[in-house]
Amino acid sequence: MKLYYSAGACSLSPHIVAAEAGIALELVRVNLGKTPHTTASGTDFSAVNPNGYVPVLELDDGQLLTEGPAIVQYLADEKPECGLAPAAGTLARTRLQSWLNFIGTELHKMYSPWLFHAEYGEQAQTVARGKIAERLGFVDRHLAAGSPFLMGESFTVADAYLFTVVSWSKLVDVDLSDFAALRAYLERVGRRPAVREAMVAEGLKVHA
Ligand SMILES: N[C@@H](CCC(=O)N[C@@H](CS)C(=O)NCC(=O)O)C(=O)O
Repeated sequence: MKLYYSAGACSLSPHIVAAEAGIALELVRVNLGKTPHTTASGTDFSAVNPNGYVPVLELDDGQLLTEGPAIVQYLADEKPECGLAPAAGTLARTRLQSWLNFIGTELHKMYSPWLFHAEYGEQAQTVARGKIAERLGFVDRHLAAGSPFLMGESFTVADAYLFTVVSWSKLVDVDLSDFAALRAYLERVGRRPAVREAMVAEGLKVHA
């Protein structure tokens, strides 16, 4: 399988999941810095994803899968024995999807594009930071209630996604100082060998 990614972008989430599941990926780097976006070999990325964004997973038969929350569930279901997602059709799976949707719509799409583009202006960014702080407060209280991971005792694909998105905080001045449980969680997830492996493969800095 091939993962179209950009270093440290939301595509890190499926990259982490594949590493956790022991699924080998061929990595294709996409340059998001210029329009139209191109792959490392110079081809037009819009031929792969007409929406122009990563992640895209290319299956071994050439089929393409887009949208991070769908991709991570596909990868988890390839290796159910790894416990990265509860079985499809269970209430637990719906709860996982609830977290994935929360991360995607309430966090990911508040950080990006709003905080990554100065042209949106200070007012829009202040509103986005306020919303993000509210949502992170909710996550912090959930984690402070005692579970090491979003779904309880075991790491799931939702943790790969949350870790990826909240790791952008420093880059875009989102203050995590009020969220001790969340900061401890980021440390805990960041120390996982598969998380480090994916980050190193993308050329990202990992915790010492
Ligand atoms: N709905 C998509 C959004 C993906 C997305 O926002 N990707 C960003 C990187 S984090 C991107 O590639 N942006 C470049 C662009 O939109 O041109 C998903 O959840 O997979």
